[in-house]
Amino acid sequence: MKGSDLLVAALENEGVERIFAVPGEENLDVVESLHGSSIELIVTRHEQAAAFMAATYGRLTGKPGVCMSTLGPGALNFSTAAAYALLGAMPMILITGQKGILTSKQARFQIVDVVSSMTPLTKMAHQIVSNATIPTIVREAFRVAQEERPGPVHLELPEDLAREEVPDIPLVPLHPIEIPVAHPAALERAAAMILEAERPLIMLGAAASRPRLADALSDFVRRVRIPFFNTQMGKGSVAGGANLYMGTAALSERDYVHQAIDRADLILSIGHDTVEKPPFIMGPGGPKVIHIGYAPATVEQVFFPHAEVVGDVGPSLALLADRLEGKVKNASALLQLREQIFARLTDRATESRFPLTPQRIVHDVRQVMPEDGIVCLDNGMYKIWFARNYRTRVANTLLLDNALATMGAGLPSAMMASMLYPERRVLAVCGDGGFMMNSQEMETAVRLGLNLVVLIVQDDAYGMIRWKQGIDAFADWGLTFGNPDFVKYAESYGAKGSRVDTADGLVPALEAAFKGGGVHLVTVPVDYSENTRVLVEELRNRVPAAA
Ligand SMILES: Cc1ncc(C[n+]2csc(CCOP(=O)(O)OP(=O)(O)O)c2C)c(N)n1
Ligand SMILES: [Mg+2]
Repeated sequence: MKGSDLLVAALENEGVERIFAVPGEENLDVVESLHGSSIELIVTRHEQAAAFMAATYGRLTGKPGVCMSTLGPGALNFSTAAAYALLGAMPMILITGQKGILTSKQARFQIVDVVSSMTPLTKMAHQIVSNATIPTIVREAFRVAQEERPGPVHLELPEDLAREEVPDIPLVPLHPIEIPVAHPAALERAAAMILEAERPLIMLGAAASRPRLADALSDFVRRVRIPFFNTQMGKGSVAGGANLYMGTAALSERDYVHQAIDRADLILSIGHDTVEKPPFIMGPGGPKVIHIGYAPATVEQVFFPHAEVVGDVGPSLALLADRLEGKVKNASALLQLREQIFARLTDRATESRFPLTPQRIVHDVRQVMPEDGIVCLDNGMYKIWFARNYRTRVANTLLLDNALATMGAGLPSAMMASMLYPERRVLAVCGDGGFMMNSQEMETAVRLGLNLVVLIVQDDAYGMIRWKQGIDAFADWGLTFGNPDFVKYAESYGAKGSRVDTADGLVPALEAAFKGGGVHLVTVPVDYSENTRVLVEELRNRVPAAA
C-alpha cells in the first residue's frame, strides 16, 4: 500500500462516493488508487466547477463533497469555490497535490504556498507531511467540514508521500455526534418574550436550510402559527406552512415584505447568518430580535440580537414549541398584511410583453417546475426577482448564493442537484454573463448523461451592474457585450438548444426541454426596464409602515 492508497481508503471510510477533479501529474498516484476503489472520479473542465459541484453536494446532503486538483494553478482555481463554501456554510474537502517535499527536483517550478492561500478561505488547511497521519487527518477534516458551522477543509498531499510505501495503518472509525440542545433558561426567556410580543414574526435564515432541519422547522412553524418570512438563502425551508409565508427579503429595506418586518415588535430569527445581504436593518427603536442558531449570533452594525437560543436547532425548536403551542395569542397579528404583499408581488406576472419581464420569467418557470423541482441560480439581476417572487414549498428547491454571490456557480450547482436527484426536474437559471463563466461544463453535463435544463436570461450585458450604474446616475456605458448563438453553442456540445421568441413561448419551450430529456439550453430575452420601475421607483414611493 502506498500513501495515495491510504488516502483513498480513508475517503472510502468516510462514505465518499465521488470526487470531482481536474487532476495534474502530482495527483496521478491518487488517480491510480481511485481506479481500484469504490469512488467514482468525475473530471470537469475547470477546477472551479469541480469545487462548486462538491460544495453543492455538501449543501444538499449535509455530508462533505470532495474535489481534487493539482498544485499551483489548479489549486488557485479552487479559491472562489472555497470561499463560496466558506461563506455559504457548505461542507467540502479540497484535496490538492504538491511537488515532493523531501527533495526538490524541479526547484520552484509551479510552486505556490497553497496552504497559506487556502487558510483564510477554509475552516482548516493542512499539508500532509507524514503518511502515518493520513487516517487521523482525514477523519479530522471530515469532522471539521461537517460540524456546525459547516464549511470547506483543504488537504495538500505532496506527490512523494503519495507514492511512498506505507505499512498497514488502521483507519479511524466514525461515530455519531449529537450537538447539545439549548439551555432551559434560554428557552424560558425566549418563550416569555414571544408570549409577550404584540406583533411577532419569524425569520428563516440560511442555516434554516440545513438538510437535516427541514422537518423540525416545518413542525415548529405549524405548531406556533406565527407568520414567517425568509432571507434569500432561507427560502423554501417550511413545508406546508404556505398560508403563514409573508415573503422573502431580497432587498434590505423598503420592499413589500418590509411592511410586516417594520411593524413587528419581535423577530424570531432562526438560523440567520450575517454572510447574507441584510434582510432588514436593525437600529435603535426597532423590533426585539431573538437569535436561534447552531452557533451564537455574530453581532453586526445591522444585526444585534437581544436574546439567543443556541444549540441543535431542531430539538431546541421542539422544546420551544412545547412552551408556546396554543398560547401565542398574538401569533397572527401581522397575517392580515399578507394579501397586500402578495398582490404587489404578482403584479405584471402574466403580462404579454416581449422581451419578457423578469416577473413573467419567474412566473412561467414556476408553472413548469413541480413542487419538488429544483431551480439553481447563478448571480445576476434575475436573482433578486427569483428570490422575491418565486414561491417554494419544499426545502432546498431554490438554490442561490447570497453569501459570496459569485457568478459561475449556477450551472455546476444544477449539475450536482441533477446527479443527486435524477428523478426531479432541475433547472439552472443563468445570466448571459454568469453562464459564460463556466459554460464549458456543458460538456461535462452531456458526458455524464444528466437531465438538465439551462435557462439563459439574455440581455447582452452585465445587467445588474448596468442597473446599479443607472441608479447611481452614471452614464449607461461599457457594460454590454456580444454573445454566441446560444442554440448553436448548445448543439456544438451535443446538447439541445432553443430560443424563446414570443411572450408566450417560455412555458412551452421549457416543457419541451424537460420532456425531451438530456441537457437542453433555452435562451430567453429579458426586458430589464422593470428593474428600475419596480425596485427603485415603485418602492421609493411606498409609504413606510408606521410601527
Ligand atoms: C465572479 C463574479 N464577478 C463579478 C461579479 C459582479 N457582478 C454581479 S452581478 C454581475 C452581472 C451579471 O451579469 P449576467 O450574468 O449577464 O446577469 P444579468 O445581471 O445581466 O441578468 C456582475 C458582473 C460577481 N458577483 N461575481
Ligand atoms: Mg446579462
